[in-house]
Amino acid sequence: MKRALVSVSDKTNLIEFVSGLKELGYEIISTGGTKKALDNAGLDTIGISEVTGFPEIMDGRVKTLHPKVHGALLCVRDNPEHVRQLQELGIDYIDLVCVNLYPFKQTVQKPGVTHEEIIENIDIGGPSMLRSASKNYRYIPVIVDPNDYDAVLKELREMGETCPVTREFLAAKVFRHTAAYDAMIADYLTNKTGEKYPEKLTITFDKVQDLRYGENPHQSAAFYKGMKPSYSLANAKQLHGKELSYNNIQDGNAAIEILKDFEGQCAVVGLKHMNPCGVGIGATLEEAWDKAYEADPISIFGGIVAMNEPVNAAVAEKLANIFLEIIIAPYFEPAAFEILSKKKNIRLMELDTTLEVTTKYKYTNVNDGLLVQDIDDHKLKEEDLRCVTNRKPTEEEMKQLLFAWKVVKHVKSNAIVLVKDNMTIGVGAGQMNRVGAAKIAIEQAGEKAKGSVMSSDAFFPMPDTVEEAVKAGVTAIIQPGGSIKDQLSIDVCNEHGIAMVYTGVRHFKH
Ligand code: 93A
Repeated sequence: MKRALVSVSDKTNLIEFVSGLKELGYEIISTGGTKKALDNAGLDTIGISEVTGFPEIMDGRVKTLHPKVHGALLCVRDNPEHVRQLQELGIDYIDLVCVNLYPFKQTVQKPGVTHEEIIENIDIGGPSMLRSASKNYRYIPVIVDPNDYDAVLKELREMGETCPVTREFLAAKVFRHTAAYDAMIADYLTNKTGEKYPEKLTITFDKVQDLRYGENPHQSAAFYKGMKPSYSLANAKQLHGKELSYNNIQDGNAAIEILKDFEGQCAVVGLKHMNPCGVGIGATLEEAWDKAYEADPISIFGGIVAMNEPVNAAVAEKLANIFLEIIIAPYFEPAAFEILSKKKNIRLMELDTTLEVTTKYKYTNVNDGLLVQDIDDHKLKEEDLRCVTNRKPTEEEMKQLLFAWKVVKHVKSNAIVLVKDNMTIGVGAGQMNRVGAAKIAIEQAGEKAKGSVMSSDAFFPMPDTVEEAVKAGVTAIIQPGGSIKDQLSIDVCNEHGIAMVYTGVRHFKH
């Protein structure tokens, strides 16, 4: 008689699966809680202690860790010496393993959970069985995912056994599963010890979905998300519209990153190709939207809009007038949702902006490698600024400078941003020289540049950017400072009555 070992924490579809196995003539061996669940459903099973001849001890910490289990799971069945040893020791085969693990991840995420409870939810016996049986997948199908129950039953019913390729697929899944499980434990403890860049990186991501394609249609792609729910696109809820694309996800993420710097201000971010095309702040969301839109009414076409206040009908009417890929907001009032959801394709994403920002590191891959750094969450305070010119910024200029600084931080380097009246009026992004970025920003601002302020993500290596600013009518500048030629830029400012402040911090974004 064939024997299946069943020991599961997640009891989803357990009864159906075990019923199926029993119909096929399997004898079921199970552990305490699993046995109870099966007994309650009228499915009789053999307790693990009957197999091991040992009680489950230490609150279940040692249930299945026994040679009668692992011998059965690891025996190479066409090795006569293995088989002889099994017989001599009175160990019977186990022909199928169905195990899923203590809910470590769910335990870590539980509010108010204690360290002891987390440690108790490190499964030892479960991964051991999964790994033993998967090493022996030539003979034993191992099911860790309840989603695979049906497929396994189907093969057993149709062919009396599982196909070798199925067993290989299941074993690969098991090792991914146990590797990720251990990585979660490692991650938890590493966080606890505070070790920052350990000698092995053990981060895990769960698949959210396959994507239709990657950055371009000939590239395939998928989206994965991290373990902790946080203030991020990965945790936003899609209420309406087509499935997110690869580029949508990148852009949505970039828009949200900008929004995070506008806590306490009502802000709207318009974004295209990872760069902000218009950012506005206002007393109301409508005012902030008007500014974000007027900042660059051309680029916003087909763009992404993220905002940090609930969308009402008035704002929705305006948003519905243009073609947008995604709208991200903390809430869509019912009337606003009705207006916007009339557009079939627009993606509406609800994002809880009160969730904690748990992201600590930024990962960037290079071929065959990964760069890891702290995320750039530096927040500038007015006290940190040092005025280096004869004229100090006025109060209004100071407000605009701080706004411009928040935006330039998120623009691809070399970056120059012009700001006036609480809105960006020119964004120069991703240029190979700084004055080039300035020229783009100034050209975009046109007449509006007169009386605006300028921010630069890194210092001015030459006075040429300031000279361009003078020509355009810029009145105040914010930049990190620190070039050996700083004095030349300061001289130009002083000559033309421009106020310039240094942040002492730069925001390269490559
Ligand atoms: O405590 S354990 O690390 N020691 C074991 O020997 C053991 N055997 C099975 N965890 C062990 N398990 C796990 O218990 C399984 O992986 C499964 O998640 C759970 C099922 O326990 P129960 O049947 O009592 O609900």
